[in-house]
Amino acid sequence: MPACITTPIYYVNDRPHIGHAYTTTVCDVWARAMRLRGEDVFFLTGTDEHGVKVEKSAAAKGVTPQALADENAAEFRRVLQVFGLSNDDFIRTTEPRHERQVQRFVKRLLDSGAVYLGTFEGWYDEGQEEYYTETKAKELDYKSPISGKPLARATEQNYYFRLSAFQERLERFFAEHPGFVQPDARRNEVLGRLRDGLQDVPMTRTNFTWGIPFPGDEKHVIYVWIDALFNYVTALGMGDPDGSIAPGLHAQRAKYWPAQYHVIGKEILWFHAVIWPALLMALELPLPRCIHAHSFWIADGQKMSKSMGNFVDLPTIEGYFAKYGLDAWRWYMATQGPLQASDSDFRAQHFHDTYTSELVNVVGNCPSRVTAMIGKYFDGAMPEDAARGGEWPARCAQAVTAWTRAIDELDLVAAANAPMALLRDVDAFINRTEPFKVAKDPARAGELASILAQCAEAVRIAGVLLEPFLPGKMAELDAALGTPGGAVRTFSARTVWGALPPGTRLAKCALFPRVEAAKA
Ligand code: ME8
Repeated sequence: MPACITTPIYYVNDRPHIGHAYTTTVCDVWARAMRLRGEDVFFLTGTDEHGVKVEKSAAAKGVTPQALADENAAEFRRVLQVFGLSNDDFIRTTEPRHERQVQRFVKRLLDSGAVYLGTFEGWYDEGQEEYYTETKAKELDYKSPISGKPLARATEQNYYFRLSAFQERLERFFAEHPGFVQPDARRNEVLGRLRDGLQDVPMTRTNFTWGIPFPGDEKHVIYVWIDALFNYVTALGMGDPDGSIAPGLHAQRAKYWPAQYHVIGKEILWFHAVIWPALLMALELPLPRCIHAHSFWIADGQKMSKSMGNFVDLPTIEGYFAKYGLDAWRWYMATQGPLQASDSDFRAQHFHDTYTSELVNVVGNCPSRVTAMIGKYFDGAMPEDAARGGEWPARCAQAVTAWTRAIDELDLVAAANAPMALLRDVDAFINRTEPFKVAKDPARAGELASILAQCAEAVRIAGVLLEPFLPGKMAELDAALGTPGGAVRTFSARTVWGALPPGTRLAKCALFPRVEAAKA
């Protein structure tokens, strides 16, 4: 079945940093894992380019908002390339294909009665461009939960989305789809806030102009959040079934909707878990299957901020690439990151220790031991295993099943652990069977062949499962294990026991060099 995964679209008034790199890497690992399984995946990311924040940043720099957007969108694109991320499209909200579809969607909402012109008064968080109810504002002590700045009392005549009309349908939807918001802690927050009751939300602005004009009343621009949420469907041509805006888009991509995962940070959950589903309900479009709201990277125990100088920005990340390699960075993001309900602390020492204990000592060392012994005792040729794998075929099948289930649930830690545990078992098997001692007794040559063939085969299968995390290094391992290149290799063919024929030439491999300890 076709599957789609999305990142948030990132604001162009900021430079790319660890947060953006993180969410995009999580999606990339999932997309690669699904493609490895032979699934048809669409991986979407992009930039959010309208709104007062971009307008103000541009004014402060003395450039037009479009010029600022062009410059920073190009930077986000460049970063995707540097990181080797495998997105299928990069959508920008200033592109005509997006703007025109958004106008169509909004017109449909207006025609259906889900949107009306009204006057609104509320507490406004300028940084977040979000309104709060009196109850919520009071709870927040009338301060922005993000920036800490005071909320402003604001009145506006605007077009409103009748969110309140969707209260019951949303409650029913949540009850019927317990996995819709992940992790559970986040789902509970949404349910709690939903119980407070929904209010209609303004969906236009008149106090600035950098946005998509509201169809039929152009002194209003469409609120940046409404504009932005629609990226998930405009990229797939869902607002353009006849292909008159972007020929071919809908025909090729409509099959990817609804998205399997919208992966986001927890600060933007309300928009994704409540407003977005209500908009889709109003448009009679299917709802995404899961909103996964991860937590935050913090640094050295504190919230990252530019003013405190602990922000893990792009130059810092590139420093890690230079020292440890790109795959090591991906590994740390995917296995130590805040995918679940708690924040993750980014520490140079922890990065280093994870690299050494997992990548050097296990993922690097285990294949290196196995290929070195096959080099030494069998002249680099895959030995013949008369015992046909012994316990190993079942052990490997179990790892493949655990990995597959974990990928289905976007549980990257469990997915990484399945092949890691396999490699650790191979190490333990080597320590127990002591092939280096067996090798000294010519009468035990058959036993030696079985041990090493079994190790090589298990290492190969673990390598396949590690590929989405460590694509560069696992391609090296694949090559070292002499796996036939060029052939069409399905996931089941690659993970089945015995795919490495006896006699295959295996090369020694050193995947992760030891690196000097990080400086404090
Ligand atoms: O909110 N740790 O864009 P944005 C982990 N344009 N992830 C982090 C992070 C951190 N410390 N900081 C940021 C927007 N992120 C809107 C989204 S979607 C229709 C519109 C990640 O540039 C995380 O995914 O502020 C978060 O949700 C996103 O960056 C916010 O990016």
